[in-house]
Amino acid sequence: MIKYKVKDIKLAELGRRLIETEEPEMPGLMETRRKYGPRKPLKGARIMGSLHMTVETAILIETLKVLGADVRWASCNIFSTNDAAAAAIAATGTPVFAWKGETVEEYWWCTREALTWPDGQGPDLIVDDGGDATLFIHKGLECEKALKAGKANKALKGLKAIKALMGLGDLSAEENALYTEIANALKSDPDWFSKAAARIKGVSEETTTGVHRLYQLEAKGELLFPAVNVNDSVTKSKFDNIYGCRESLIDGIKRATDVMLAGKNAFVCGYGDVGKGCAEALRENHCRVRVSEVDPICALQACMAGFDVGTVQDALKWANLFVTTTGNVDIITAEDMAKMRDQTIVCNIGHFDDEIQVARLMAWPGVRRTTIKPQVDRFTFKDGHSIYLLAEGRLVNLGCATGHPGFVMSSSFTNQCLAQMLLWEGGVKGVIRLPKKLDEEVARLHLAARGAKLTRLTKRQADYIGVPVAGPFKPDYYRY
Ligand code: NAD
Ligand code: RBV
Repeated sequence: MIKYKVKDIKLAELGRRLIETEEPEMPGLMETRRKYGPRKPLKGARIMGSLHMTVETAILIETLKVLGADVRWASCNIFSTNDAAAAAIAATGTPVFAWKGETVEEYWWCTREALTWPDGQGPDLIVDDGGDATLFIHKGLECEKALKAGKANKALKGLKAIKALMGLGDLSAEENALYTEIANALKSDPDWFSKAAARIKGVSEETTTGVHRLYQLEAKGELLFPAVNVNDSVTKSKFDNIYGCRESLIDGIKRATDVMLAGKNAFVCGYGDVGKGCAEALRENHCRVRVSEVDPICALQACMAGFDVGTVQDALKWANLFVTTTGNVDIITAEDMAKMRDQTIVCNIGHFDDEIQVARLMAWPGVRRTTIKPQVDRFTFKDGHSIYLLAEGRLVNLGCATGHPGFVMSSSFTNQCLAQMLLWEGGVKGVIRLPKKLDEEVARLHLAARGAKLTRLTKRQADYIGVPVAGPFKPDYYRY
């Protein structure tokens, strides 16, 4: 069993300098270490993380270790690892399996390595981003049960048996890689997934798309362990998704293309939290901005913020830049790209790579791909027009830049630490959010760093508006 796999362990010193530079920008995590560290509330907990292996995540990992946890990590995206940060963590003896530019086969291998402790067993807790580690356990258990149901054609083994028994038809490269690793886990131990599922005390989920998957599993009665929805802490989705993307979208586009944004026509698909941050950032960079929405409330919000609302199809001959932010599929089709203006930049900041039809674009008749540099490709169509696709349609802020800045990730990751402590304590059932009191606490930890001074309610004021003097200050239905 190998201890870690990163691009180059010699990058560890650089990674350590980057970590040390970022720590003061993550006051929530540093305070979490001071406040809870001495008690070691995560002592004995084996925590597996499937979350972008960035500098900010390195500081989360080291916080979990200060809290007493035994940690193993993989990235949740093939392009998002900061190789220096990964090396710095591996050099401390924490197993990391992540590098920038993994293949999908390597990605699922890394996920399985991070899920497997030296004794062959799985984790107690998972920190997930997008739900891939959770998916691995759930799909794996289905496969284990199917194999045990004994209907297997004895001649079939491994992946072939799984495909036959699960009735899996043509698999995508990604699905094939996932089921290959499931087959490998079952080869090492035919009971691997039932043992792992029984051991896991819970998962804390970072992002909108992963949270959707959890609620779908819960609705079907298939969720195998409790979960904390970190994304819908106010101090996560109303900060990271909006203000994080407001900074890291532009960073990704600029590092990829060096293009002047001022005066360009930019189209943002989706005006949820991420879309709001992206649209605002593009406007601040002096683009003309239009957005699309399916939800009339979000569409009206966009109108009130001064954005035009229209459809992708009506904007094909208008936009110089498209950004997808919906967490949905088939938002920009290959047909759309075939009709775009010459030199249009197309990118996605949603969690997965299916918002833009990349596979269909690659297979489009007569299309020619030129790689300008890693994660930047030009596609030239038969009629001579070209488009630029960033990070192969995967999240551009982590594929072409380094993700959100530390300050906003501190908020997200302080929620992650609190969620992990809650799950390890036990008693969580189904999918829950953190109590508002903790949400307010996360915000409070970040105020001093920005020079903010809170006003204290008087008893008379608190009674008048019906809240405790020390909070929580809002009912659960308040929307911020
Ligand atoms: P959200 O639900 O707040 O917003 C998505 C919006 O897209 C919704 O308003 C929805 O109505 C709209 N939408 C759905 N289908 C559409 C369609 N066909 N056309 C136009 N609009 C459509 O979710 P969010 O929190 O904004 O997250 C969006 C995605 O970004 C998710 O995949 C999430 O996991 C991811 N995310 C990425 C980052 C990052 O750093 N890259 C950060 C946070 C979230
Ligand atoms: N995200 N992480 C970073 N710098 O580590 N940047 C963004 C980082 C997370 C963010 O919380 C979002 O919900 C998720 O990436 C999408 O995969």
